[in-house]
Formats: sequence, C-alpha cells, structure tokens
Amino acid sequence: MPVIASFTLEEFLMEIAARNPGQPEFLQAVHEAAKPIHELVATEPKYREYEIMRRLAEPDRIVSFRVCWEDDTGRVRVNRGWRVQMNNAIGPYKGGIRFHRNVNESVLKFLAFEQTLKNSLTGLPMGGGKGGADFDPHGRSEREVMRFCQAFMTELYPHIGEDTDVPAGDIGVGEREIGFMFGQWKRITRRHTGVLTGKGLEYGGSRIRAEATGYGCVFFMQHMLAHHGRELAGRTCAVSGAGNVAQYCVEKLIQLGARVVTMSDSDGFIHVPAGITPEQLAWIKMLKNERRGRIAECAAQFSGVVYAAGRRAWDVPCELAFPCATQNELGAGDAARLAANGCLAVAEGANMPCAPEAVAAFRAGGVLFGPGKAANAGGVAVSGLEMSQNSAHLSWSGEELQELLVGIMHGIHARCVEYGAGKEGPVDYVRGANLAGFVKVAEAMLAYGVV
Ligand code: NDP
Ligand code: 2IT
Repeated sequence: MPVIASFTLEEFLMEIAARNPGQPEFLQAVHEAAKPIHELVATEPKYREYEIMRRLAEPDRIVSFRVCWEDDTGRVRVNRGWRVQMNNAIGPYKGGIRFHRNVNESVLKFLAFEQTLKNSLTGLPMGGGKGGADFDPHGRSEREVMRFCQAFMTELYPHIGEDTDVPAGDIGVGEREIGFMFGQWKRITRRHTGVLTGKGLEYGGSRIRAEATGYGCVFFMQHMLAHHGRELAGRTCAVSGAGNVAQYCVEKLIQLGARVVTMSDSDGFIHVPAGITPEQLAWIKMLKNERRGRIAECAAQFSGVVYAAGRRAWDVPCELAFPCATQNELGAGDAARLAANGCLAVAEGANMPCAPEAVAAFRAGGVLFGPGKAANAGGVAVSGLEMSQNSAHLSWSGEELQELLVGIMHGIHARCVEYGAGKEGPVDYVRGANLAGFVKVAEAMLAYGVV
C-alpha cells in the first residue's frame, strides 16, 4: 500500500520556510499559490501520494556560475549568474533572464515558480525556468553590456537548448541583450536555432513578441472588466514602469481609448493629467530604448507633465492600475489608497508587484485583481509561438500573431473563471490562476511516476 502523507497548509509553509532560509521572495510566491493548491490536494489522494506539492516547490536543478568580464577602463569585474530549471513536466524549461543588481537565488526561484504555473496557464507546452545575474546595466556602455552578455552566455550555453531550456528577456534584458547572447551562443555552438526568444525579426524573432506582455495585460483587464459588466474605454489608468511591459501596456490602453496618467522608473514617476499622448509615448520609447535616459527628462521635454522624484504612482486617483515595474512595488497602504480613490481593477504586468497585504486590501475593497501569472502571460505565450515558428522555419504575420495572442488571453481568462468563480461575488483570479496552472503540471507529473 502506498503511503499517503497528509499535512496542513501551515505545516507545509513552515517546512518550505525551513528549507529555504533567507529567501523571502520565493516563500512569498509559494505562499500565494499554496493556499488554493493545498485545498485541492486535500481532496485528491493521488496528488498527496505522489507528493506533488513538495515536488513543485523544489527546483529540478539550479546552476550558478561566475561571470567574469572587463569594463571599459580595463578593470576586471566579477558577477554571479544563475539558471533555475524549475519544472519541465509539460515542456522544455522556459522563462526570462534578468540583469539587475538585486538578482539573487530567492528572486530567481520565485520567478521560476511563478513561471511554471504561468506557462501552464497559457495552454502551450512550456515548463518553467528563470535565470539572470546580479549585473547592473545602468550606466554601462553598449560594449560593456556586450562583453557581459558574451561572458554570461559562455557559462550558460551548456545548460540550454531549443528542446531543453529556452531563455528570453526580463528586467534589464531586451532585444539588444538577447542579440548579444544569441550571437555568442551561435558562435560557440555553430548552430542557428530557437534557443532564445525575444530575438530581432531579422534573425528568427517573432512579430508581436515585444508588444505581447503589455498588450496581453490590457486584453486580460478587458476580460476581467467585461466579465463583471464593465468596460475599459474612457477609463483613467495608472501604469508603473517605463520598460518593455509598461510601454506596450500604455500603447494598447491609448489605442483602446483609455487615459493613461502615469509612468515611472526606479527614480520616480511622471503625472500627466491630460493623458499620455501617442507622441509622448513614442518619445519615452526612444528615451528608454535608445538613449537609455531617466523618466524625469519627460518633464523638461513636454508641458503638462509633472515629475515626482522618489515617489510611486499609486497616490494618483485612477480607475484601473497596471503595476509593470518590479516585485513588491505596491504595498498595503498603496492598495488601500487606490481602493479609496475609486480604483475598480488591477492587472499585474510585472511579476508579483503587489505585496500580499496589498492583494488582501484589494479583496477587502472589492477591487478586481488579476495576478501576474495570468495577466502578464501574453509575453511568454508569444515566446512559445516564436519557438513554434523557429522549429517550423517560418514566420507568421503580425495580424496572425495578434489574433493568436488575443485568443490565448481569452483562454487564460476563461480558465481562471473556471477555477476561480465562486457561487456569488467577483471571480477570485488568484485562486483561478493558481489552480488552473497547477492541474496541468500535476497531471503530467503523475504520468511520469516518481521522477
Ligand atoms: P525592463 O527592464 O524593460 O523595465 C523595467 C522597468 O521597471 C524600468 O522602468 C525600471 O526602472 C523599473 N524597475 C526595475 N526595478 C525597479 C525597482 N526595484 N523599483 C522601481 N522600478 C524598477 O523590464 P520589463 O518591462 O521587461 O519587466 C518589467 C516587469 O514585467 C518585471 O517584473 C518582469 O519580470 C515582468 N515581465 C516581463 C515580461 C517580458 O516579456 N519582458 C513578461 C512577463 C512579465 P529603471 O530603469 O530605473 O531600473
Ligand atoms: O516573466 C516572464 O514571463 C518573462 N519574462 C517572459 C519569459 C519568456 O520566456 O518569454
């Protein structure tokens, strides 16, 4: 007879905390998912028999390595790089690479854990992984970034492959960095295949990949609103961040007739009461993607733009909020203020930007809340489509891809509703996203037995 272990949620969380000391972000991500998953596991002996919860919270493996490179002055620099291969039950490991001074094992494990459930939720065959380095690209010249990317890939390349592990971008890693890393991978292996996504269009990238996370997040918001009898057009929106996700979130919101009154970077935020115009957004894209400047510069460039140094956007009254910068950028006080100011709904463009207390405050305040693993899954979904195009040696049109993205976000919302709708009241998207993501991964793990 198999032994079927039972444990309470508290016992499970204490065990995870003891096994992962000094990793608050990872524990936070596991906590969020564990509550609904534990409820389901309690009713399914097969998940307990095969220890699916414990196995899901333990990465398949983590590789870490020294990244040694030379700065423009000739000084030798040493960074640390990682790849967390979390779970490949439903497909090759898939997930971005982050370059930021705060990157550590806890951050990458939280991201890889989220990614596993997110990728499952897309409906595409992708497992979960995440990588990165504690390298700070701010203020680095293009050649320094290139040398760092090359050194990073020289260490990473034995661990990745188009059918084993397919990295992409994340904070600090955009098309430029993907180009440098892909170039180095190609040089070392003498192969040209879809080992990275987010590539440039000239060398195997997919149309709509750059736009996908931000656009998808807005599509998810549209679904949340429509499902609860509301619409998006005409709404006042607060967006944080000014990077890839934020830029295309703002672009789609403007296209759909919403008024976006804020964007930000790590120094502060801009308030644009009349709404960011397409011309202003084009300039911000140039500022961030080419000149690599600071959001503060917008105030000198345009009248009607006020810059608030050292502050976050969440004081500004809005009906819809899109945190698109980084983890834990929106706390309990921010959430309470948003709710008090009439905010109707929040969709996480970033991964885990809302602290747990903020999510609780949204729930208490009746604010609809779309967690990142559902709301920002459009990016990795189009990465999955980039993998398909690469392996078939073809490329689809922007129209085809946008239609596919729309369909995928629709499917993600429907799966959240299927698992998250109660008898009454608003849909619990946290519950829905975690359960829908979990079930597919868990069933695949069961199929393999004890591995
Ligand atoms: P970018 O590097 O393009 O932009 C990041 C933005 O967030 C910048 O404006 C940056 O400001 C700001 N930011 C970063 N760290 C902090 C911080 N500690 N405090 C305040 N602001 C900060 O990254 P992306 O737009 O790609 O990623 C943003 C978020 O979206 C991340 O959580 C990422 O994991 C998530 N995501 C990204 C996807 C993608 O496809 N790129 C897909 C799904 C989720 P500054 O320039 O000052 O550092
Ligand atoms: O968090 C994420 O989903 C990403 N950074 C995108 C991952 C990917 O493989 O496209």
